[in-house]
Amino acid sequence: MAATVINVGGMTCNHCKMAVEKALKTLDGVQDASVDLDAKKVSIEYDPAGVDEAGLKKAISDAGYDVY
Ligand SMILES: [Cu+2]
Repeated sequence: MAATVINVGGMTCNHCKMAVEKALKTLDGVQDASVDLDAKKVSIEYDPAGVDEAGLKKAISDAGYDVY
């Protein structure tokens, strides 16, 4: 299992937090995703055999948020 933290822009409220977490958790290989709204970051635990960091970032941007 791998863990990463990705900076996400455009999240302003609890709805955004849920949307980003849901987008990530529906990916194969993602074990957990947890947004820190104040820090504008999402912590992700994932299986590198199922998804890579590029895939995680794509899911976030596909959900309508900016990835840094
Ligand atoms: Cu929002």
